[in-house]
Amino acid sequence: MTDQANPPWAQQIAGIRAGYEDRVAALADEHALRAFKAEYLGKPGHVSDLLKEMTKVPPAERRAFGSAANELKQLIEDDIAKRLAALDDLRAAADLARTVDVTLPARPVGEGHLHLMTQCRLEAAQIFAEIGFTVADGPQIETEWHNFEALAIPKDHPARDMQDTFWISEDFVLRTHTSPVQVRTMLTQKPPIRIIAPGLVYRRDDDLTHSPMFTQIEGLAVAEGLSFSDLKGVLLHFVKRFFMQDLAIRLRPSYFQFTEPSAEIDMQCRFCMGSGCRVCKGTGWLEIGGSGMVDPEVFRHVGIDSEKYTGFAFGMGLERMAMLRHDVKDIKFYYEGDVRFLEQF
Ligand code: FA5
Repeated sequence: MTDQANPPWAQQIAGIRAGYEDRVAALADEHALRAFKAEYLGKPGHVSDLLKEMTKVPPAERRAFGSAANELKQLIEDDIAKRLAALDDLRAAADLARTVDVTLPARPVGEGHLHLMTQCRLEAAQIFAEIGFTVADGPQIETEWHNFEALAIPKDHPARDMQDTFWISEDFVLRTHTSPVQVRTMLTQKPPIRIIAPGLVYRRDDDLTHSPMFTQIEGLAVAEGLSFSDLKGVLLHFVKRFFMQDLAIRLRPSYFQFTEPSAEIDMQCRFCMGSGCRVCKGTGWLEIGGSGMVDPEVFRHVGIDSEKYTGFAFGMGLERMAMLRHDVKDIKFYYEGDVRFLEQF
């Protein structure tokens, strides 16, 4: 005999619910609540075991059984979720009470700063500004004409191999030096000209003192009556100010296609003051760049009268100079992005 109002499955559901309500109140942490939920709603679990009994329920009562079982499942789900949220609130309130001490000083936030090479570039521009040089700029992707041809380095000339070039196409290169900015400036400005052009240049070069990307500072002055001694005076001013030391320079005869005469710029070794050491390989001198008087051939390309005007130009490697100033052992350190290195400056 089954009780119509209270069939066995309904008693079973009521039993499961009473068991759940009896025990749940005692559970005080998240782990226990989740385990308890699995015990009821997991597979196997009290509720899923109950649903397996569906076949034993008379067909006429199955609908009522299904909805009562689902109601129980929902009730357990909602109840557990409510209890977990309440635990969360309690924990947050406890954290707040424990951790906020408004009298504590704020934690220091690490401050960034300019990259060493950017610092050096700005500093160099400042030093040259003191003697009347302004900053000029040019593109890093340069035409073959500005990078070579206008600087009297014709096609197929071996001098093009001296600067192992990254070619982009037959007509464009990654500029191998900042000297094309000389050309761009002379095409757009009339003498007197006094500019520097700091910027990145690129070559197929890679060792302790050579990087495929590096910074040059070009300098150019064009006016009536400029001579080699003006070049030397400007370079001496720069070296003394950049190294903050009373260092000598010497201009050693050399060859560049676009200057005549040409000279390497050597500065007195700041480690031994010229007596000879490991850094200067015993010579007492360190090479920092190239220079010379602008070749009349270059003036011809840019339409400046070489009978009336003379000019001098120079190009220095800024990473090398910063290596000497800050005792950096490997040029790669500049571009590896390692903050342990960068934050020292
Ligand atoms: C030139 O690039 C000439 N344009 C310089 C110049 C300008 C001469 C104006 C006359 C008039 P050079 O190839 O020697 O010259 O390079 C100049 C300096 O750049 C070198 O002395 C060196 O300090 C630096 N340098 C050259 N190659 C690299 C490299 N791969 N990595 C780092 N520095 C380099």
